[in-house]
Amino acid sequence: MTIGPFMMADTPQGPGNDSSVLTKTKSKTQRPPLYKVLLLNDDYTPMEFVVHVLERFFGMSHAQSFDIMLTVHKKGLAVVGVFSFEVAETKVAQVMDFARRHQHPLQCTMEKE
Ligand code: TYC
Repeated sequence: MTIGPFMMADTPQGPGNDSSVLTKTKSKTQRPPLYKVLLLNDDYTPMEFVVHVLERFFGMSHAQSFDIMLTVHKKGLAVVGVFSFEVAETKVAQVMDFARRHQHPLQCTMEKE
């Protein structure tokens, strides 16, 4: 860039300040982290209650809920869904509150995927 008759000379035209040079900024799209919601087994929560929790808060069919409940019962825990941080946090709070209100020791937690 030369300094023509209509340009003031008070902006230094050094490297990085030349309007004739085009630069591209690579903006890598960042996906938000996902969180697994886990249901934990215990010896006291009734099986039907767990099935109801999975239907009510995770939108599963009765058959799917029964399968997942049995997996938790046999293996100790299962992932019941994968969500954004805020949604996972809400699901965990809803399950924990519902279990507490019914005086069952059912535990639900979340962990980063
Ligand atoms: N183990 C419980 C029982 O035998 C049933 C159960 C299943 C409890 C899944 C919690 O997350 C759970 N009544």
